[in-house]
This record gives sequence, C-alpha cells and structure tokens, in this order.
Amino acid sequence: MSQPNLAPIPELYVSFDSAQKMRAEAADLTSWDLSSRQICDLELLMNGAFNPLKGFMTEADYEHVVDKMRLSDGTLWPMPITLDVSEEFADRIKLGQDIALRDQEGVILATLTVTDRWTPDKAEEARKVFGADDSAHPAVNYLHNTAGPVYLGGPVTGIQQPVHYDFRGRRDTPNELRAYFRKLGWHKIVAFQTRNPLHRAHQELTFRAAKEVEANLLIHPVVGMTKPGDVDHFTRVRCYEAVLDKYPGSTTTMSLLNLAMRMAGPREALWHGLIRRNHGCTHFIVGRDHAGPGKNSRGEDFYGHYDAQDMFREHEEEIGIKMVDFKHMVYVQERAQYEPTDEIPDRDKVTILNISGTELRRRLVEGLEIPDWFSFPEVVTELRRTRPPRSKQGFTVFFTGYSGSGKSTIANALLVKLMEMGGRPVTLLDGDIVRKNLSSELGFSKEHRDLNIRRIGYVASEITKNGGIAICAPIAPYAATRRAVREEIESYGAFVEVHVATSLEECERRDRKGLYKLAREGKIKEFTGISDPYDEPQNPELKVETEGTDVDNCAHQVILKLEQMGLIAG
Ligand code: PPS
Repeated sequence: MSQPNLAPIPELYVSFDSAQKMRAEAADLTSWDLSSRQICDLELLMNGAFNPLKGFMTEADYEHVVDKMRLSDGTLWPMPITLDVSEEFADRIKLGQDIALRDQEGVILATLTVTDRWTPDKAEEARKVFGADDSAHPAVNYLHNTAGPVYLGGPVTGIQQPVHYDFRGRRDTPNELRAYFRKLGWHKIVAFQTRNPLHRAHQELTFRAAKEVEANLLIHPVVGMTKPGDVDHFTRVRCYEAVLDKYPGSTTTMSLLNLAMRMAGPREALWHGLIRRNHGCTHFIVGRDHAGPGKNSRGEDFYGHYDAQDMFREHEEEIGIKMVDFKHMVYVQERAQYEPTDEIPDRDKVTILNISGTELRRRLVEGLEIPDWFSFPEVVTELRRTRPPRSKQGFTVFFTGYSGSGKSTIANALLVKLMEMGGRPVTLLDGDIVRKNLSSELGFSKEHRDLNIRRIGYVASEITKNGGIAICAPIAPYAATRRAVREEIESYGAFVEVHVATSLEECERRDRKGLYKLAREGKIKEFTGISDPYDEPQNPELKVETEGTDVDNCAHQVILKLEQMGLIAG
C-alpha cells in the first residue's frame, strides 16, 4: 500500500472527436437539467473520483449499498449515488433510452442510458445510510424535501467536464493529481479533507500526520456542497491560500474537490477514503467527528465522536488507503503548542485552551477578539471581511401565519421603524404585493405555494447577501419550504422567523377581506386553515400574539428580538 499505483484510473469521458459528435446527437434527446448536487456527483463519476462506479446506481447496487455498504458485486461502496428525478419526468422515460444530462445553463455534460427506474423507500434510506430518519440531518432533509421521488440508474457517457470559472488552476481530476505525484516522485501522500477554514490546530494536525507517516501532504478541501450555513468556498479558498505559505512548498500541495458532502459521519469517512485513494493518495487523516452533521432533533449527536475512525479501521485494507487517526487537538498554554487531547500527560497541571466552531462563529458575528494562538491573522481578516459583525450584515425577517393574522400590518410597522433607524436599505415582500408582482400566474396548490415562497426566499437571500433587510410576510404554510428558505438565507445572514400566532378562530372572526366566509361557502378552494393545511412553526425565533396586543407593540417585540440577536445596535 505504501508504493502507490499512480497509473491513470478509468474515466467515463469519450474522446474529443466523439464528444463533438455526441454533443450534436444528444441535442435531440430528452434531457434532464441537473441540480447542483447532481452536477457534483456527475463530475466525480466522470473523472474517476467515484471509480469503480460507471454511472448512477442501478436499483440492485442501490439496495446493496443501502443495506450492506457494498455494490451488488461485493465491492465496498458506502454511499448511494443516485439520479433523483420528478415523477412526470420518470414517466416519460422508457428503459433502455438515452437521456442528455445538462448543467443549469443547458450545456450537455453527459448522456445516461437508463437501465433502471424505481421509487425508493426514502425513510429506509435515511435510517440505514444516515442512521436515523430525522430531518435535522441535512442529507435526510435533502432526501425528503429536495430530492425527487423517483431514481433513474444506468451507465454514463461523459461528454465534457462541468465548467468552473473560479480557482481553475486549483482544481484537479484524480488523473491530474496522479500525474503531479508521479512527476514529483511523491510515493506517500497523506490527504486532509476539510470543509472549514484552516486554523492553527488544523495546521498542527496536518504537520504531525505528514511527519508521523513520513509523507507529502495534500490539502484537499471540499468546494462542492458542504453543510448548510458553512463559510462559502470562495472565502475558504482565500483562507487556504493564505495558510499555504506556512507549509513547506516542496512537501505540500492543495487541490480543490468538487464533492457534494452528505455529512454521513462513519459512512462518509469510508467514502472520502475511497475518493482519496482514487486521487492517488496513500494515507488519509480522520479526526474527531469526521463529516459530522451536528445534533439530531433531540439535541444529541448523530454519531459518536470516534465512530468514523472505528469504521474506517475495520475497512482500511479494502479501501486501499491507510488511516492516520487523530484525537481532538487542543492548545496547551504553558508549552504554547497544540497537542492531541489524549496525549497530555500533565493535563492537571497545564492550561488547556480550545475554541469550538460555535464559539468562533459567535466571536465573528459579535466582532469579538479571536486570539492569535487560535488562528492566523490573515485567516481572521478574510473571515471578518466576509462575515462582518451582525449589526452590519443583512438579514431577513420572515413573518408567517394565517390569512388575516396581522402579518402585513406588523410588517409595515416594522418597515417604518427600521427606516426610521436608518443604516441599511429595507424591502418589504408582502404576500399580496409579491403575488401581484412576482407570482401573478400562481394559484394556491401546494406546488404553487412552494414556488411562491421559494421566489420570496430567493429575493430575500439576494437582499440579505447584499447587506439589506428583507421583511417577508406570506402565509408560508409548509414547514419544509420555510426551512429551505431559511437555509438559503442563512448562508448570507440571519433568518428571523416570526410566527404571527393569531388563532384561526380570531382570523375568521376578523375576516377583514371576507375570504373566510367565501372559503366556508366553498367559493374559495384550498383556503389555508379551512380546506388547506398550515404547519405551525416549531421553533420560530419569535412568536407574536396579536389578540389583545396592539400593532405597535407587536412590531416593537420584533425590534427587541433583533436587538437581542445583535442585528441592530441597541
Ligand atoms: S402562500 O401560501 O404563502 O403562498 O400565500 P400568500 O402568497 O401569502 O397569499 C396569501 C394571500 O392570498 C389570499 N388568498 C388565499 N390565502 C390562502 N389560501 C387561499 N386559497 C387564498 N386565496 C386567496 C389571502 O388574501 C392571503 O392574504 P393575507 O395577507 O395572508 O391575508
């Protein structure tokens, strides 16, 4: 295992000439527009990072992978790589048919020969692959609320790589990295996977790993999809570039991996190992809580801190890459250095310091000091540039509640109060206004309501990203859609969900627009609360009771909440 076989690995691309021809022919095929996650998966299938997979999984491979972490021929493969589509699309496809796979601009990247089509049991997939059917897990949430209901499987023929305009020089296929290692005569390469900015603890850990196994180091950060709410990859790559200077250039290199992570802990660690093996690495660092998704809906960790290491150790031979395991690194003040937490003999006599990810985010958000022992000044500057203190960031206030609950009235009062304070531009996206200007063709089916809310979410996320305040006031009856909007916005700033909790009886009694009467008479169909559902928010940032409280006071409660969250200066 220590002398890597750095010969090229199989890719799924056809030759340049065939690609030209196929591109022309594929223009007539039925085509599927790939989601962001599917584009990541397709890229890694085509360039051999997912070797030995030759396409999106067939039903038999999928079943085996879900049940046993193995393909149907017995090869170890822990993660389902499936092409999820809508029912309407699946119904149009005949088995044996070729379809074109296009990116979001319509460029044809590949064709898929559809050999399998099935409706998966998603709850079972969630339980077996991610350990629980709990939507607090980002991949389980994706599975139920983003992925389509039907899977298509079959071999892929690659026409071209997805185009990336950012950091082009830093992206390498497995074969490009293999060629690089061959050229430099690197025989032992230890890979470090990360989705976070590198701080001093990471640097120490990677240094130690390289020293321990006498290997060269590949810093291999994920720039595809990571955990919702993570620092965006542009910022992270700028941080990595700043830290790269601190490594000896002749022994360390960095390359970006367009992987869509699933945050599946132990299974994900095996998968990461296989991917690094395919990139020509001989060793792989697995630290504490590798690819951990955080807490479940009961507030407990999804996986044990060292489960990933245990599972990796069990399958190390088969993966074909050696694990370099690390315990959590902490700073020992007296010795002014980082040490693995289990290797501190005199831990009662020394001062151990540590800043968790959550604490770091808090300090960034509140503009507090980040000590030099924790990170590099260049990294902190970069992070502060992207994440100014909360009082200078954009944010979204998202009111939800029944028709006639008072959302619009409170939203209008809040708009005026925020404009009076000044400092940031404020935009009101009221339900009725949006339906006039953005969503005039939509009705009130679940599909149309979701589309309406996704549009509001999109506009609000753009406003938030650019430092403004968006106030939204739709009914937004579906919890899953509200969550999707929250995730979209939280990559840029705070999302403050305000439940205007006026009871249905009170809304109906007020019946300001006379709509409840019409809904009761059956003259308006699918009316929220009468003939259509409303999912009560479980954990809104604020719940406002309007019965017996005047509008000014309700808006003031929101202002107090914004102050408490550090979003407006007190
Ligand atoms: S949603 O579900 O979030 O897309 O709804 P929204 O865009 O907020 O639109 C709600 C307003 O449309 C009027 N209206 C209805 N509401 C609910 N159900 C049905 N079937 C319906 N038909 C029309 C109603 O006036 C809502 O306005 P508000 O301001 O909430 O009272």
